[in-house]
Amino acid sequence: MSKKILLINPWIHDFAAYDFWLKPLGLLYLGGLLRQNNYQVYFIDCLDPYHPAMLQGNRKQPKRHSYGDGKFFRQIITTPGPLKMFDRRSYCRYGITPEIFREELKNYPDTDIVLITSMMTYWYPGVFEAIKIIKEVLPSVPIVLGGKYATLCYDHAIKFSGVDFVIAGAGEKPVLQLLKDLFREEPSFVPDSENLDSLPCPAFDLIRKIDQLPITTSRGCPYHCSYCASHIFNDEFRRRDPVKIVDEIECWQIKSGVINFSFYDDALLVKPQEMIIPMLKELKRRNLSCQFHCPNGLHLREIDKELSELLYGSGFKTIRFGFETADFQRQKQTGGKVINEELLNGVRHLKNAGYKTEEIGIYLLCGMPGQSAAEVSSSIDFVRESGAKPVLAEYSPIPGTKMWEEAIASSSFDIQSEPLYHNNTLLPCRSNVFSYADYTELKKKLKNN
Ligand code: B12
Ligand code: SF4
Repeated sequence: MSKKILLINPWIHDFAAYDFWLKPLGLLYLGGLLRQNNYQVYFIDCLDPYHPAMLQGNRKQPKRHSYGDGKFFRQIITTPGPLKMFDRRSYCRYGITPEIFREELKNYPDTDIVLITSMMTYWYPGVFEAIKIIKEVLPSVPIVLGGKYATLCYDHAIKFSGVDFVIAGAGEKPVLQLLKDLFREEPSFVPDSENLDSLPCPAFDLIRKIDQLPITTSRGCPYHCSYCASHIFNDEFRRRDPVKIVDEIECWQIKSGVINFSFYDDALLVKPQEMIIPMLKELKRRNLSCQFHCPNGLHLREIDKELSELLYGSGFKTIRFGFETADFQRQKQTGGKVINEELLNGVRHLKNAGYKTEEIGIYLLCGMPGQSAAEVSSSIDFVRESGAKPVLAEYSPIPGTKMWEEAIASSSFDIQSEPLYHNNTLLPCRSNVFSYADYTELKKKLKNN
């Protein structure tokens, strides 16, 4: 087989975007699988913060940090109609310019098929802009869209994206099937969907400059929180072999000198004896020195003395925990993943292990349907008193979640037909008990101290 497949990571269009260890992991997993099936795989990353053509002229390199996070290139663009009433910030395209994207596309005139990914539902305008340009430069090449937006807003994507195929959910099997149908070639390698270790490594070597790499030790989550879409992507919680994960880390450290790794798991710490403890012990045995970052919330309930010391000693530099609220009723109603006592215990162990207050980030969801500013404010106080750092995470309503109907009923925006209104920056479910002014006050409260 020698068909040529072009992978595209499209732009982000938003009021703000920061590269919190953000990489198109799902798309690069597909890239690895397609290469294993002898396809020729190429990649254009619209978000590439190191694209050399962007540095010609007087544009500056966006500021990047030693942990692998940092700023993207950006250009201010017109705010889309539905968001015009939100005039607090300018709307931007994050990533390379459309001209550079066009030039990149011209390097692949004999592409057989394009696979484009999508992240947040409300980032779809960046996806659509990329699709429009691909259609202009490569008019006869079929385009397949998948990822978060394609899954959560499938009907919207079918109706408005302009692609030839939209695939919802995990892409491995459907993509192989589609290629088989289109090109009439049997795949030589089909992974076992029950065994995550049967998936080939993501095609990380396609990234121009690897300043950090994302890792997942699992897919799915054993919890079912009412605001979360995890179960829509993976209905079961499946894990890899911890030793295979250490092999992957070691391989990238040796091959490309990578030190920084970010975990994209939904439930990295759950049942620590099955995953995190053996994995970190194996890393230590092999004498690998890494820096780990967990921008996605970890589970506080699992934190004890042993685990805190292991995390600290293994180079877990960025740790964030999903606590969401100190209100017991809401903790229970939304899924019961944590209670206040577990936060207090967890923070105590983390501090004893060596973490400082500002290093222990505790996510607090704000702006959930019916949630008052007073609840968020007392949750901030509770986290502070525990000795950790509160981090506000504005609620983004997600189709298909248990909270979705409540979100529709409580939002003054038409979140059902316009995914732009899922944008957390808007506080889509703000109300008379949680207004934008309340939010600004809470942000001020976080800054003082
Ligand atoms: C890691 C992560 C982050 C990271 C990195 C972002 C990223 N790369 O997505 C960070 C920490 C930055 C982040 C931030 C936020 N996130 Co987040 N994040 C995730 C998480 C946990 C994993 C994503 C991932 O890469 N998974 C692993 C890969 C392997 O899976 P995948 O991407 O789905 O890929 C598969 C399929 O989608 C498909 N596929 C993918 N691409 C393609 C392409 C084609 C052609 C095909 C056919 C198939 C296909 O095949 C792949 C392999 O099976 C998801 C939850 C989840 N379980 O997915 C939430 C999730 C995407 N985040 C979510 C939210 C709410 C947020 C925040 C708004 C939280 C907040 N309130 O602050 C912020 C937004 C920040 C911002 N504005 O910048 C929501 C989505 C919200 C939305 N409206 O779209 C999710 C779904 C979690 C949830 N709560 O339910 N997030
Ligand atoms: S919020 Fe966290 S614990 Fe709850 S279902 Fe989602 S990933 Fe799992």
